[in-house]
Amino acid sequence: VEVTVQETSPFDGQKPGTSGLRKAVTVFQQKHYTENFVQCILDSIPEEKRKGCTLVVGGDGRFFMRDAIQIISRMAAANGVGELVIGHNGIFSTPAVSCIIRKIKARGGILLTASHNPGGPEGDFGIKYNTENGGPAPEAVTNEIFARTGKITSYKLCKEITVDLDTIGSNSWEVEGHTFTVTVRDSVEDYTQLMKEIFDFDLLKKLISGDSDQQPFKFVANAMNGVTGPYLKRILCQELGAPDSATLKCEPKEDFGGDHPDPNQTYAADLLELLKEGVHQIGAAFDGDGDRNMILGQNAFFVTPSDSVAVIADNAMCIPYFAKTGLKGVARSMPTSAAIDRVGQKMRIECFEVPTGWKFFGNLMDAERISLCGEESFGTGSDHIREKDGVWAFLAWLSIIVSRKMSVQDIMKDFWKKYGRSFFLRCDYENVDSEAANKVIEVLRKAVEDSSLVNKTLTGGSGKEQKSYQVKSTDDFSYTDPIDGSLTSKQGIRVIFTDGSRLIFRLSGTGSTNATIRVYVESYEPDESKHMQEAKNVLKPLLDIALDISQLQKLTGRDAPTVIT
Ligand code: VG1
Ligand code: CO
Repeated sequence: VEVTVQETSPFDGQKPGTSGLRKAVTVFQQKHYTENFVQCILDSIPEEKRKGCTLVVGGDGRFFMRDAIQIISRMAAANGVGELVIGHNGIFSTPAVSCIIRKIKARGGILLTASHNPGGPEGDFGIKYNTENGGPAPEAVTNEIFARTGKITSYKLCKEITVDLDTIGSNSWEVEGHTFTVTVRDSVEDYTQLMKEIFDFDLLKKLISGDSDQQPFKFVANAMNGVTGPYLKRILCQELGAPDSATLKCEPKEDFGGDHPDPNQTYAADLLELLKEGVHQIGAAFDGDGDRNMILGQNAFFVTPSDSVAVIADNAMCIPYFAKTGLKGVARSMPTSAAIDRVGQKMRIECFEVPTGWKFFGNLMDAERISLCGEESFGTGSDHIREKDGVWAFLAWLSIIVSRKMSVQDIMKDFWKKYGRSFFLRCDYENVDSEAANKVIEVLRKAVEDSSLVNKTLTGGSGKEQKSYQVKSTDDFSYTDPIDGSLTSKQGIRVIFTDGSRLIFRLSGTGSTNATIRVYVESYEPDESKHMQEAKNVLKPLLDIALDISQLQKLTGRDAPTVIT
């Protein structure tokens, strides 16, 4: 087949955010828009490495994914790529892509997802590039891709190539002197095999069939119409013998059934209601592309993601993978609560604090400095791959439950008793006017620059709930990667109080329109008798302080957050 060179010109704003380029579907549908970005990804791979290389391609099944895969196939062929390994029907979860890149030693992968953002013709689409370690491209690469999008004048494609995504197997084309192959691969097989290596499936089978001491064990896993459906069916039902009724919303839908595929108490309210009935011992939900998870115990007992990763660290020896390798070190993103730090300190292992976004964990894992890490945004994962991994996190919890023979709530209470409890809340102000959002950050940045808050005593709450906190320090978080020395600055304003409580403010980097302000509130409670309080009540005074010092309500006109997680 022939290679065509198509002239084009740059589009503004093709800047990858926290996790790839995310925009409305209609933006990607513009003539040349998707092609430009794909060409810049391919150009970011040095020519000698690109020639004849293998790339993994797949996505969460959202609207426009199939079109994007055809575009990528035609362009990969024309740019000298040797093989594309594509998920059956285009389907690969984000963790599965990471798994396969590593397994077949591919050069990298292109992921078609906007994660937890709604999909469909009126929803969002996204493209993310992962490198050969299986993880999201580091900033140096995404910055280079962005720089190229501002200068692009043409792209290459093979117009005659059309890929059959619905049939497993290989097809080849001769493209001006080289062979281009497309291999459509089972979406779930490789990932399932990896999970079998990490967890004790025989033990989990016993838990699920009721042969363990915890009978009868009932759970429910909700795919939110996203990509995890086929993975849940294969692993939980086929491999572990759970009944069909244990999995919900497992058919990946182009528009996620009109829902917001984000596993939190707001968007997975149906799971919350179901767990409140008290019938199930554990419930889990996953996001569109399968890298996020929410864990609920019986009666909808909520496990914060910050606690979840800390509990997995504390109970790592219940998981055969960690029992074998040990926990090398742990890490969390900056806004995530310090619960895992306390586990790390007790174990005398290294504990890292990185900026928001999974790409910052990759170097630490590659250098074998950490084995386990997490983000407050429902992201939990380990060095078995280089993405956060929702289904893995659920299997980790099942492993802990069966080993410790305790309920989710008792595991949590026991953890708090041992380490104290970090109360944590995140308040999101979505779809705020960008200028107003920037103003809020400016106000805070100014307070950091002139140290005007330091040593001040700030008070929030009213009546009996009134509480004062003294500011210890303020900064705009910056991070120097301990492995490659790269510096990432302006990652969020931190206000740290003398008792260890924290307020953090940052703007989201995954939205597609306007701005989202995230306010993170955390406090620490060592006293066991206070551990069962509501986070909302405990953190009310701190939240008042946050709104006061940021002037958020005045500047944005918002009197309440859109979502609280
Ligand atoms: C959000 C989360 C961040 C997460 C990112 C990608 O980013 O806060 O922790 O890594 O989404 O998750 P931001 O910049 O909007 O705060 V996912 O599941 O979209 O790949
Ligand atoms: Co996701």
